[in-house]
Amino acid sequence: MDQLSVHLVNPSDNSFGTAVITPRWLFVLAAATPRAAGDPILVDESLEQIVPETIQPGDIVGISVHTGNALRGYAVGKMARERGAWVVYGGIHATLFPEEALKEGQAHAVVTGDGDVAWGKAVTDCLAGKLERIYEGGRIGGSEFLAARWDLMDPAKYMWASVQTIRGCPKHCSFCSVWRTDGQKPRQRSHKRVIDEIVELRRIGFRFIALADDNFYPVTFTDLRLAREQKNMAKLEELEAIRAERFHLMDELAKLPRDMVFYTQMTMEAGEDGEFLDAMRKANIKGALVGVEAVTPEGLKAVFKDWNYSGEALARQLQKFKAHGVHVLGSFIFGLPTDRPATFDATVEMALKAGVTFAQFVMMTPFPGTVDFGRWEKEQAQNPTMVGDVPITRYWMIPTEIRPKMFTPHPTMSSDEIRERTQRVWDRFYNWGAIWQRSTCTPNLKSRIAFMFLSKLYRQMYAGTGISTDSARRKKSKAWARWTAHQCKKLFQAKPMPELPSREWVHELVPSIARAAFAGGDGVKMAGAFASTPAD
Ligand code: B12
Ligand code: SF4
Repeated sequence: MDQLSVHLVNPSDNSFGTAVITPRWLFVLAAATPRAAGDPILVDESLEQIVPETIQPGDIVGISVHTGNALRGYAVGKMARERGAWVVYGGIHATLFPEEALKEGQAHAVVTGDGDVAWGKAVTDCLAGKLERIYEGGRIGGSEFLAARWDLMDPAKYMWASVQTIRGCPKHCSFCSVWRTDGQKPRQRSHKRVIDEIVELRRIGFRFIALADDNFYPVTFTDLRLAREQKNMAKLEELEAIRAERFHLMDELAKLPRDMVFYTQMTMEAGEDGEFLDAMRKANIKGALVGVEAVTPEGLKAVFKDWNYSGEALARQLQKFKAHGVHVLGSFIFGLPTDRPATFDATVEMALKAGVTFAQFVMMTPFPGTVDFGRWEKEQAQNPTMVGDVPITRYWMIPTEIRPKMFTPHPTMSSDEIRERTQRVWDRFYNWGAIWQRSTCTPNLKSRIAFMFLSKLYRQMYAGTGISTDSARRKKSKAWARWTAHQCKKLFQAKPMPELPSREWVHELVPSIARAAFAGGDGVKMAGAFASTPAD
């Protein structure tokens, strides 16, 4: 009998030939695939669609679904099952709705939670002919997170690679499911594992890396102060250890080749922490997505984020990032119940005033697992709104051509009004004049032009294809994004550094001793090795 194959599929309706960021799960699950099953075949549909004929009877097909791509994922699963394969789902949406994946996606099995350990068990069981229905991956410890199989990636297809350093977030924003699925306790990977992966990526020509973390700044000054005031010494020690490991990681990132660029996401409280921002700059973490969400106190209250700043204080807080050399990608939400027509102009003016380098303006979406979703589902329970035969609270099951763009009614504005106003905000923030002005943050004319291209690409990929409704515009916009993405890929290509040495880590010691050992020993040696590599 021929050897069966394991396929891992990242579903997407939009294929651009080139993708911005690697879908990390694909390469982590490749690492979790037992050796007995051979190297898995990886299919990222954000590049190209899967070819059904590649799937043979008896193959195992693992599919990851988040809410936005669940319908496409289920179509791939059905196709694979029809071809006689074993179908297994995982990812955030399958974690929240395992029964849906079994029914609508015709799964044989679903892995909930982290797949690093559970996927291996599911494949082994499948090979032994005793696949179970549900595998509970739960929340594994940071030391169990697997390094990705970057050797299975085609570097020509991606602009940025993604490496995770921490999972979980202590906050509890009403529109976000991360704190519910990944938990509120931060789970950190050791900086050694993170650095080893990054060295491997730089060797194959990646110098742009997204740190795919829920919140890169998990311990704030307020957290430390509260623990001190409550005389909770155990908590204080735990928080200080998390913070110390963050600095440790940044110290080590700073020793990597100077042409590397990192980007992450975090809360704006880091604006108070000059020491942290300085360490980020030294570590070449050039930018961070910061969830601003709303510019008014009412808006922030509505999303349980009243610890965020508003008004003038918000502009000052965001400017602090820039003053410390960290660019901000401000993320704003429109469609909150407190929004009024004037909110749109006020928001874009604030984004311009605060000097954020990039911005995204997303429309309020009730993602499953969030407080907002729970509230909405309860409201809808008595008299559910239907689109065809699908209740609107299962909007991801509505075919994309007829899926409404907004799901929760706004008290004073129609969905069309919110959409049009949001589109105008994108247009204003990303008009040529505004981008040209922002491009002064780059060192020379060539970089300014690159910056302008990237800003337009960002706008097109995120606002153009996501918000525009009519298919003619979507098609044109996709073609434009495909062409621009291909051009932009060249901007991110770096000369591979196959000679880049691996770190020779000392054995696990008490952190402070390890720090001293690095400063006087291997750390200095490695820093010297990197310093002699050509920087861009
Ligand atoms: C980095 C990131 C991004 C990056 C990179 C995306 C990329 N190309 O990978 C960017 C910024 C581009 C992005 C964009 C968006 N994102 Co995002 N993103 C994340 C983030 C922070 C980390 C994802 C990651 O790489 N994790 C590391 C990998 C290893 O973990 P993982 O994906 O969870 O996979 C593990 C398990 O889930 C499981 N698993 C996953 N798949 C499978 C499959 C099988 C078969 C098995 C067995 C197991 C398994 O095993 C893996 C290893 O343990 C998550 C937050 C989160 N905690 O998930 C949000 C998150 C996934 N994003 C989210 C959203 C909403 C978006 C956007 C829609 C935002 C927007 N409004 O534009 C877009 C959509 C983009 C798209 N079309 O896919 C939501 C999804 C919510 C939902 N219910 O679907 C999340 C959960 C954040 C949130 N606030 O709620 N995102
Ligand atoms: S939105 Fe950001 S800060 Fe809020 S819970 Fe989610 S990850 Fe944490």
